[in-house]
Amino acid sequence: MEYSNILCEKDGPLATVTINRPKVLNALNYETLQELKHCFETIAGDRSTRVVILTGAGEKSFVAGADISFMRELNPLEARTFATLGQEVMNTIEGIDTPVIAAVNGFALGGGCELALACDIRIASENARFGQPEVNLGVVPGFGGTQRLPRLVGKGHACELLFSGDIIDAAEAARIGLVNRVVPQDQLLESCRQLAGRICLRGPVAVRLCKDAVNNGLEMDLARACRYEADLFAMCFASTQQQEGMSAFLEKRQPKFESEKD
Ligand code: DAK
Repeated sequence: MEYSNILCEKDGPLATVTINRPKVLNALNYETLQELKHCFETIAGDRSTRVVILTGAGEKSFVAGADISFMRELNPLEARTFATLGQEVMNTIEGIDTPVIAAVNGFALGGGCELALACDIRIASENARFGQPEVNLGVVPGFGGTQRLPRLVGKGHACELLFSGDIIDAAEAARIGLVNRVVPQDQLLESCRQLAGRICLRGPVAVRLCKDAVNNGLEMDLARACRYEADLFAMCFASTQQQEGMSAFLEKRQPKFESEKD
């Protein structure tokens, strides 16, 4: 598939996906969502990609939400199709076993905030702004925001953002746990790359299973989730990487993980 609204660049084990509609602050229309879905499904089938960074083009915006000019004309059935596609994108990003880091470089509003919420880790630049302003437009969030936001920041902070439509700055987002940390804008991508680089040094199977354990375990009660973790722990012993990791420790050397064979 040829992409007109996103860029997907590969640099060794790191893929960088950039939403590339800066004139409309990277708003998500139907085509952009289709391209994102295709791109992340392709990454899911590519074991050589070990980490993904998702960001927005330009210095002003990550994603300023779903494309309002596109949405205004939708009938109820089209709105449902649009919301379903958006949710599929979020579920794909959350569901692929490759870690995804959101590099939030400006506005992350509405569907843009929801896109960041679907990622595993969020790093924000100092100029980033977050909010779910859908109530200003007379709609509820449609890409999972009412569900992922309270799971991440707790019900109280989520309800305040959802009911008020308030926009918060990066420092407040960090305070309530919406982002992992805030860095100067000119260091955002480099910070994300450094984190990605550290993840790439770890056992790839173990990293993938950690994402699986966190995301699936959160949907279970603690006892079941811990049993699930034990099953995933056992699965690591089917990989040569467990032997390599433990041998390297005992031999006082750095491990060399080969991803291709697992
Ligand atoms: N959609 C389309 N165009 C947008 C946009 C958006 N979300 N955000 C900005 N733009 C466009 C502006 O129209 C403007 O275009 P031109 O006028 O130059 O042609 C250009 O980007 C630059 O924006 P501004 O001139 O407004 O820039 P400012 O710096 O003055 O303001 C802003 C930046 C981010 C504060 C402002 O643009 C803004 O408030 N944008 C809208 C933010 C917003 O409300 N986002 C949430 C969108 S609602 C559902 C499915 C999905 C959803 C809900 C339900 N179902 C089907 C149930 C999701 C909803 C949303 O995400």
